[in-house]
Amino acid sequence: MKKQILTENDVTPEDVFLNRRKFLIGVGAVSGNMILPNTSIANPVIDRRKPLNAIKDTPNTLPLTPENKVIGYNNFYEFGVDKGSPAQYAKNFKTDPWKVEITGEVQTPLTLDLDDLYHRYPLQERIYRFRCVEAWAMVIPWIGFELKALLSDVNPTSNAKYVIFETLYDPEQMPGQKNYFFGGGIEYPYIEGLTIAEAMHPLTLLSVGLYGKTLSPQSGAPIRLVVPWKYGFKSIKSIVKIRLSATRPLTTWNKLAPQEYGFYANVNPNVPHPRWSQASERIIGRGGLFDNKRQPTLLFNGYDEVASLYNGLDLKVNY
Ligand SMILES: Nc1nc2c(c(=O)[nH]1)N[C@H]1C(S)=C(S)[C@@H](COP(=O)(O)O)O[C@H]1N2
Ligand SMILES: [Mo]
Repeated sequence: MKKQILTENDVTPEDVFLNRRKFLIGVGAVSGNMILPNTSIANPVIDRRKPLNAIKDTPNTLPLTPENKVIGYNNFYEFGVDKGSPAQYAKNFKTDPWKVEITGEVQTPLTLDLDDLYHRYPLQERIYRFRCVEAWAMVIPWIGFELKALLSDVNPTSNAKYVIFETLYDPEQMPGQKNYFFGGGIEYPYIEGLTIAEAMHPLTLLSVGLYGKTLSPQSGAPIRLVVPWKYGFKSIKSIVKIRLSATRPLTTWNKLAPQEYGFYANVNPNVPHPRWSQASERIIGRGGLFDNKRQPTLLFNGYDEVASLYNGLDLKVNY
């Protein structure tokens, strides 16, 4: 009989496809002085984070994932493919000074600095469910502002149909960009994209903090995207460029493994990942009795208010 309940070991992480491919094409020797990450959850360093004030406008009905799990169990392949690697290798990641450039199909291009990120828009705390394509889930109190507010400021032209995001490219600081194997075979910089309608939805946040403080480097400091109805890989970290475009971008995971990672990437229990089911999800670290508990996956991660964005679109074809 087929196992109904999956354990972590049954769920193949996002990089396995790549590792297999790398062996086939014969690349990926680890250089001699490369230190390999340990596989355990690293002890996160949190002392670089500063307190942030934010308006709390969501009543909290969901039990939060413990903070140490949220900042100690991460996907940030620029700092290694292991879940404990980012906490370890992003420790000294320099996020100050920082600039984010907003260009492309806009009437008024804009460059934001760190001060703008924290003060230009009123910061809000939003408690969102967060779901990785690897079938694990967390509940996180993000702090940030609506992407919509920023987009209104740059006055998109009528040609703007997509919003494209780019992560910092700095191989000196990001060991995964220096070493193909360590970085999971991704061609950097990491790129993501949304339709303009998705980007303008009030649920879509640019986040600058979590749990009352600025983001830790492993969470994508100083600024990352949060799109709660989509798989985690859409939520690109450490953004330096936002470009509005008439055409759809080829995004990082979509380019690497198109049959596994679609452009839309909406959480959809009815579309299994080719190598595992998406029907249920493992809740990360609530501890005690609830540890490793599974729950059924909800369409759009439970955010039904976004359904109208996809009217007339076949969500099995457009996965
Ligand atoms: N630049 C960049 N952004 C990224 C990734 C990455 O490897 N590089 N991983 C993505 C994936 S697969 C997930 S699940 C989320 C994880 O976010 P978290 O570490 O805050 O949980 O970040 C996303 N953003
Ligand atoms: Mo992910």
